Amino acid sequence: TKATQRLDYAPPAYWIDSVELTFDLDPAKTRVLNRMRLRRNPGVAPQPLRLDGEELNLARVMVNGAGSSFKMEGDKLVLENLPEGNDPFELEIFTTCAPAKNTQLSGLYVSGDTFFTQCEAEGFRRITYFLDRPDVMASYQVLLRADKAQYPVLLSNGNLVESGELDGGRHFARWADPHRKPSYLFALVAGKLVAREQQIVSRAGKPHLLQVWVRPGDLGKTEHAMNSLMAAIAWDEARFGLSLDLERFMIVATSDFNMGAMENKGLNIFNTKYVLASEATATDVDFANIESVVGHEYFHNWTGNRVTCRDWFQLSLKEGLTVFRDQEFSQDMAGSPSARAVKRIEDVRVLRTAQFPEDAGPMAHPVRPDSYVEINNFYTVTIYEKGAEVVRMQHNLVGREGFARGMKLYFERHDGHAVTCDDFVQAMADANPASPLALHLEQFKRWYSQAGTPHVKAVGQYDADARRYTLTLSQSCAATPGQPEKHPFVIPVALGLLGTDGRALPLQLEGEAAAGGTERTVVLTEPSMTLAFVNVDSPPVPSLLRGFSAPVILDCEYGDAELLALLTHDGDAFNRWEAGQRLMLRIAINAIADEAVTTDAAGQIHQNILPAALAQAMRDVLRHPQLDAAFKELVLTLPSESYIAEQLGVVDPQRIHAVREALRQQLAVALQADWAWAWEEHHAGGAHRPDAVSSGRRALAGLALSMLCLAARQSGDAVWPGKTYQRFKDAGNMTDRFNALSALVMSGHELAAPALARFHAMFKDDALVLDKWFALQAGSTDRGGNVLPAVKALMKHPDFHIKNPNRARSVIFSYCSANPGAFHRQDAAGYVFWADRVLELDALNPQVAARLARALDRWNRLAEPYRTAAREAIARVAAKPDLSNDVREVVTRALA
Ligand code: BAL
Ligand code: ZN
Repeated sequence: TKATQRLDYAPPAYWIDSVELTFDLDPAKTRVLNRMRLRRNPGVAPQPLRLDGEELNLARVMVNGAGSSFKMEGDKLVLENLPEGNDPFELEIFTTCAPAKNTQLSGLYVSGDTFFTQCEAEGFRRITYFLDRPDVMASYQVLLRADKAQYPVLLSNGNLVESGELDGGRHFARWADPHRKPSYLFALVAGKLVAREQQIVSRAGKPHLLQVWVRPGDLGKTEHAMNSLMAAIAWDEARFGLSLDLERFMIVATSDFNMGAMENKGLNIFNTKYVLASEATATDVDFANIESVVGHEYFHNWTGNRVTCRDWFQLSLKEGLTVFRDQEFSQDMAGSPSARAVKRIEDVRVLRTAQFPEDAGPMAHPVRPDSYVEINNFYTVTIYEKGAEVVRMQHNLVGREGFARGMKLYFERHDGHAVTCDDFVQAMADANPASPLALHLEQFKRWYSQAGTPHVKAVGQYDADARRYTLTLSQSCAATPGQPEKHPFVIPVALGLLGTDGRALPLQLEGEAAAGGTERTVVLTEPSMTLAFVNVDSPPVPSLLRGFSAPVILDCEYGDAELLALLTHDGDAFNRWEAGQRLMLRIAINAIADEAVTTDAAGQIHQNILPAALAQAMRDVLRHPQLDAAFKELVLTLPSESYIAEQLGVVDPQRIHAVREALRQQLAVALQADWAWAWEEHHAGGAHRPDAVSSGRRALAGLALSMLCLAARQSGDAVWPGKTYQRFKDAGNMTDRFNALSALVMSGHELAAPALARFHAMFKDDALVLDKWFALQAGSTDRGGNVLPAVKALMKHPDFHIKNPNRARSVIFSYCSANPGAFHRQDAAGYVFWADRVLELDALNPQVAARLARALDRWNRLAEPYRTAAREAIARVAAKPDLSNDVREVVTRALA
């Protein structure tokens, strides 16, 4: 298949003004009557109408009430003899499709006994022939007809205008969407569902009906989603003046879903994972994710739906912006400055462990890509998370008020239209003409056009005689596929200086009359710049890129003492955490390279590699009287194996695993008394509340327990594993229960087996909890290659269903994509397993298969024997002749 190129964009030759869809819903054969009103686009040379379609059975085509000739060009339906002139005409198309056979979960499909749709990006063409592109916006009326007993609830976008009975036990519902929309925002749902309802009056004084639709047994788990929705509505009004534009706003949950959730106009469809929560079944992380995803989809109603994308190359226009908005929402909901910093650290951790590798690998692409074979492959961390960082930089360059002005202008200019990333930045700059963004606008746009993570190198020099500190910042960016040369970016660097005693120094640049403040943001636009700070009494420690002010890799040759000073004193919580991570990363990288550090036959390291000073620094953080528990938990968690891998030129995953496990083990033993203290101080809780403070306490108690079980592993002591098992049994909420279970499983204790059995028996009817049970085992710490056989056994478990994406992810992805120490095996069995699963999934669900295919993105940097074996596995997948475009694109790029 040919790649689609961004620069080939051309406006549509026809507009579709209105659509009337009639569905006779039947799992085996659903009939779809599509009546459209179209007209030629006068700005485009006359040409045949080419409609997109996929896996449809075409029965009839009528133009202005009369049968019409047509032809097929591949999947496209082509009409050549259309009425001349620019008058509107009617086009009626009658097709059928087979929802029960739709395992791709794109278009119209059946999950359980319920019909759902997923149309983004190109699923609508699997429902009917259409101009399935986001710049064609139409008014929709939808008539749903179905058996009433089987499908008592019939939902679509907009407002319910009519419903009633039909012959033969059937019924109907007619929906009208008051807003024009692109086809990717179409949705329908039909089945046995119940709703939690809430009437609200918005700030703007308008009444709205909110509904969260779920299967009947799940109603008790919808309160948090509804609360999150109400909070999101209030937040968007308060922060951006954006009100709900619908009388009715619905969320529906399904257990079979490719993505997290989907922002269909007025009828959001969600993966159950991001809706259902009770304290007995959902962890604090689940609660936080639900708040954030409910917010995200709601915020799309403006950023995505009211203003949408001209073409799919502009995907980050809505996704980067909406992720930025959901991140800000979560921070505002978290409350305290410290809780905000925790959220920021978590977001950056995702960026650095998932997006940085993408940006350095074969799938690297700009935030606004230039070409794609399969658009579904571009719902990436680059489009989403890096896109959000690019919006965040704009926010920081124009300020909070300026950003609100920019948003206002963006909606004034583009409401109701399909636009581009350039249009967004232009509005931000025009609303803030004196800002550094406006000043460097064209250069700033390189963040959208150039792939790759820039490096910023910082070199400081102190001149005691002149009481002067010079700091040179220089930027560079490595080549990425198709982009050999990079031009300088606009990089905002928030910084401060710490004195010898840890105090924040007043900042005075050469040429300034007086010192001003202890923090400022400098904007690096050239390849290199030098800042000269004056009146500096002693060699300072620079605190750079505060709050992670730009998505770059900061190279700064800090000494251990400097990092310790930052860890202890930095006023910026992000950099405080960062200093701790750098210290631990340094120890890990040195041990990995040190040939004197050896492993035994079981792959374990027995030498001490944790320096006493680092252990003491970690102890100081753990025991700190003022720091929040959530922050401590982040500092005391070692950088992940994949993050460590990203720092190395050649990656030996087993070596990384051995070193990180040794560090964890030694941190567990060295701080044993402190972990016991942390457990005692933090484990008790009253009634469960998922707020930032109490979830932070649970997180730290959980980490303490896992460390105490690790320490017990070494000493053979039975007390802490016993306590952990007791905690597992007695826990009053899922967070505590799961943390205890996880501590037993991850430390490889013999109590893990009975605990796992008990857990399964308790939750055998709760699919989301079973996903956790599967994922924990597939993601478990590898000891002598024991995880792969366990994963294979899990796939034979009666509760394993590969067609269900959540379950496939919980076993296969948890192993291949999230457990490097177990996946990268000397005998290549992990890669063989991976290739088999990619092929198996590709026949069912190409989107899910292509995600899994990305687990070996970074094969090229693996040490031998992994590298050759990984390449062979990828080549075996690529050799299959009838691969989907999705998987074909990923493996082709990997081998390029
Ligand atoms: N638009 C796809 C799902 C999401 O990003 O909300
Ligand atoms: Zn989104």
